[in-house]
Amino acid sequence: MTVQGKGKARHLPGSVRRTEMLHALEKKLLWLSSWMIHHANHIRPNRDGLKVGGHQASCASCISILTALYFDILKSADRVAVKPHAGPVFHAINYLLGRQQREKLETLRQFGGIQPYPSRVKDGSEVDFSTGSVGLGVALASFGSLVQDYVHLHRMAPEGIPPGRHVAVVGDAELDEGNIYEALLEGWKHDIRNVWWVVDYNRQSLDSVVPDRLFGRIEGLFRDMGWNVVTLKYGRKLEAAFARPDGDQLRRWIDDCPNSLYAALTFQGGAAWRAAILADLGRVAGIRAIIDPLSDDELSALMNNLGGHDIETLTEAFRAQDAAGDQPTCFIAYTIKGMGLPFAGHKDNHAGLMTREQMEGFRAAMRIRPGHEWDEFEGLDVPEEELRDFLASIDFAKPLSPQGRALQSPAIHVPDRFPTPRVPAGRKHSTQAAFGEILAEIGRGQGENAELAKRIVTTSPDVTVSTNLGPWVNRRGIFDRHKKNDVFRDAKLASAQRWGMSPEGQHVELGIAEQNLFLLLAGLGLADRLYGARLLPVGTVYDPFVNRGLDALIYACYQDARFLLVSTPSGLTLAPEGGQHQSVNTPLIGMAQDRLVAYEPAHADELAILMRHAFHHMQKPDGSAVWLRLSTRGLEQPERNLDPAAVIAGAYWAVPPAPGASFALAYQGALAPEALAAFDTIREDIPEAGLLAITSPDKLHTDWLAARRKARAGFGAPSWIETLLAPLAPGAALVTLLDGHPAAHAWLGSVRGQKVVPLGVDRFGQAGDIPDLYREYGLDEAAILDACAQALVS
Ligand SMILES: Cc1ncc(C[n+]2csc(CCOP(=O)(O)OP(=O)(O)O)c2C)c(N)n1
Ligand SMILES: [Mg+2]
Repeated sequence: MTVQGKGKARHLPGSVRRTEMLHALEKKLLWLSSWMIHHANHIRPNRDGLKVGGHQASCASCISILTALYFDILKSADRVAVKPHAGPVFHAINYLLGRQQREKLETLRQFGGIQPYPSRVKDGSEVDFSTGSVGLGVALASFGSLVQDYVHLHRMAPEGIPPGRHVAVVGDAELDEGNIYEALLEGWKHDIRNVWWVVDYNRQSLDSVVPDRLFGRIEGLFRDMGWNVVTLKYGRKLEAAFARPDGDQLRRWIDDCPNSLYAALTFQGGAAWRAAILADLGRVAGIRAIIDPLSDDELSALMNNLGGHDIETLTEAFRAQDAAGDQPTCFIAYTIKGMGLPFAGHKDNHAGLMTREQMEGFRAAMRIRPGHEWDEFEGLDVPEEELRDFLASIDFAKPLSPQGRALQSPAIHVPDRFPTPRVPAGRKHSTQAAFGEILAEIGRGQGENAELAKRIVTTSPDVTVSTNLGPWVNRRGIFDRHKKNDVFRDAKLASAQRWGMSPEGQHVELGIAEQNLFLLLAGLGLADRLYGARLLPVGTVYDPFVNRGLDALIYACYQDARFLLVSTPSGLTLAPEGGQHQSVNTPLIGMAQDRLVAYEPAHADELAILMRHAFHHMQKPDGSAVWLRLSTRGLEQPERNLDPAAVIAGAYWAVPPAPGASFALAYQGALAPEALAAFDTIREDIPEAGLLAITSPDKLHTDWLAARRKARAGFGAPSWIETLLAPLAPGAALVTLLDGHPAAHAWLGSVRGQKVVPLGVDRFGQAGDIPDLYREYGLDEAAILDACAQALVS
């Protein structure tokens, strides 16, 4: 190939020239990411005096890894989780690929601008997986591959979208997060394929240098989980030095060098390296022959030539693994935090920023003229034209679909009504049992439910049977990449569960790790946008253990994943299970969590309405995930015709108050019988009283806040709760009931200035039966009547 370099025609083999271009791109990414952060901190006006921040050292650490991946290895169907603090590098890559605007680069960390950490929702669809809370993006890359397998094995993938590899670029400190190991174990169980985790092994976290012996352990863990481990410790220059006479002693010296000393010497530079090496190996002739001819800068460059900074070492290793098959692989790429920047290796560099002076020195070294800081090809040795052609030719530059990386999948038809399970007169029924029955009925896949049934995927962390998913699973089977028979069934041993597994199955069984549940729901709930196949995920978990996976739940919502979460049983209705199983705070989480609408029905007819709504709402562009908090407490089921809109809006009058009524009782969920009993007594004294059934304090509160905001802007209608409470007298009293924290209802008094006595649970629960616990926590009929008296008198 003939190319123009520095004005001279040069003849180079294609691979060498390719490497030169990758080097040029590395340089550009290092400059752009550093400048983007510098610009945000030092160039853009600062109005509040707060440090803007950014992570120049974290970016520098993984420049070569990201260059090798994006510009040489990745294909457009691959999906990537980039470590959070390398966000600016990621945006610089997209800028060079013409997928990010130049003006946007100036908005890092600004309102409406580029987010500090890649965000699907806020930065756009070039981001495959949001990252930020360390460890979660890494694990989601694995669960994403499982979801992609699911989509392809169910033949739901759109034509022309091949399966891709899932790649996570991982900060080494992310491997301290426990959820990583939960995900590894679960991934092993599901035999995940085609996943790479590339660890940016700079041996530094936020506070410090990580212990030396750690990685030996971690490597072993990966291998135990069926992963291949490829360690990229040294680059080519160092390998060449090791190959020289006595070079093995240099290798041993570096291998034995503690992480913190290595980091300190890196920061100090060539003279310090020389002194340290000569102190130990100064009498070894071969070592002198290697280092004596080198200048300090050259020696520093040699000692910094780690595998994770050597583009050829990286691309070679990635290619070899690509050719080797689909075994999950962890690359441990040795790097230096801040490589190429003045604070390289310094243990305090995590949030370090180059000073203006340092930036000027860096600018000179990068040959960037003032006013040309954002130019794509400024200061590079490779001619612009050639780099442009190269960028246009790489695999990753090919559009994944005409719409780009965000795929689409049409909405699935949801029948207008889900049937309410029939309960013989005099029998009681719980919302949890009804949930199982409704889902099992859909699972028959008949008539209007045919397509809906195909798209539902259920999952549960070892509580499938105890959350009543069993009948659905019996109908639809368990998903596994490999067919596995149900041994009990084959042996004709009686069991209510049929646990045969196959690629056609529609339930993904997880071990007890709630973070994994929410990460899988995140992956399933993004399947329409990531894999072009709309799935309708349903995850079940015991309500108290939502807390156990909460960060992953928030993470799923942050990415706008769409799913139905069913948490059951909940609250004191887990009476015999004791305090750790009796959830208290979950209604408040439901209220506070964005992009998740939380409901708690009391009766099966409400549940049928809400399940139907959930499948519809999770598919709407402006919809969200949905959460149903259910119970195993059997209640008598009223014969009635409910208004679905009111149930969905969050509340309805079970007994409407007379206009001007001075009192109303409100209840939520399984406390309905206590509310009804107390209400009958109250009506003897206050016949005009009303009984309010609350299905969602979250929905009521959200709509009320929105209406208040609109009212301030001078327009808008009253919210649903304002409308509902309007018939009551202005000073009316309201007693509210909930098997959860009473703050979920306490705000109702602010809606129209009425008095509220909120009843609920604000202490740890304990073992007991329902009568004892309701008495202890002030939720039985007597306590309700006391509260009513207080509300009316005070
Ligand atoms: C769950 C969570 N805890 C704490 C933080 C704050 N934090 C941000 S980065 C970081 C250390 C990252 O170190 P590493 O993963 O090694 O990244 P790198 O060295 O490449 O910057 C910490 C503790 C976070 N983002 N998420
Ligand atoms: Mg690190």
